[in-house]
Amino acid sequence: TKINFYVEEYKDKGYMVLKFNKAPVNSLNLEFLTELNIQLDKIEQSKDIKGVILTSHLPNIFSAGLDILEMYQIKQERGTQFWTALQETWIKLYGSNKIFIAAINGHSPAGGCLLAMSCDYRIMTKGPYKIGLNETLLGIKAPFWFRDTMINTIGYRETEKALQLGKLYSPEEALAVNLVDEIVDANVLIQKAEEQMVKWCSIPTVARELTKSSMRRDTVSKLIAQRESDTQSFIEFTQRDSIQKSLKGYLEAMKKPKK
Ligand code: CO8
Repeated sequence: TKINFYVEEYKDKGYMVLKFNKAPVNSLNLEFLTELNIQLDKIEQSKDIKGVILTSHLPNIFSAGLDILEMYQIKQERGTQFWTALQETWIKLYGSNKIFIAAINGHSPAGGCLLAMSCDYRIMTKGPYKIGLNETLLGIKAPFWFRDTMINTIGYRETEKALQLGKLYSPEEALAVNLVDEIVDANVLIQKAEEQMVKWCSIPTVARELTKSSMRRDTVSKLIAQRESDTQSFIEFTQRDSIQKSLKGYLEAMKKPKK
């Protein structure tokens, strides 16, 4: 059977490492998100775990974002389940009381960037990798809660440019706009993430949790208040001929170099 995640728990230290392991690119499909949501629930309820380092077991890829096959030739029922699961993931992750540190060990476009931005601290490996919300390049408008998460991370003006251009940042560019907090060599990525985790874990828990939630509550509530209409607009939008054409072209372009 396929294992989508590896979990390393360090209960004595109070944190765990959660590694995505869905070859080839950790794309987010319904099954993967459902499993991730179960993990996130367990984490939230755990008394021993204060924080999680989120990373990928696959070299050079953090996550390629949403599985394009979940949007291509979309069916109402599956599409609804898929989008609901994605909303759930973001609500759980962005709204979590726990400490999340993203150790971004490779490419992190679109939904991958959303996952990373939903963490409390981001460390990215130096290298030929890109991170950002590139939705416009696929002919898609990033959902409002992707946008809001980015605004909360890098500010309004930078987000305005980044979203319209579908900008994918190099690690150095991402650092310059605070899309990531640190860039490091690959061999020290996890060590640096652990150092940060120890620092974040040393802060009085309740004060930190209340502070985190005061920063994020309004953004999360906004989606919770309109989950159904958000799902509806995902379905309607992705069913458009123009979007389907655009996704088809994108899928074909990804396959081309190998032929
Ligand atoms: N979904 C499905 N399959 C994918 C995806 C994906 N997101 N990304 C890559 N793949 C597949 C490729 O087609 C390829 O398949 P195959 O082996 O059958 O040819 C395989 O994974 C490996 O891909 P690459 O050869 O491209 O691997 P590389 O290591 O060279 O590159 C990258 C990795 C950089 C991640 C590259 O694959 C890439 O750029 N992928 C696309 C990433 C992307 O643009 N994702 C956007 C998804 S959209 C999203 O997340 C938010 C949308 C919000 C929707 C709102 C609607 C209203």
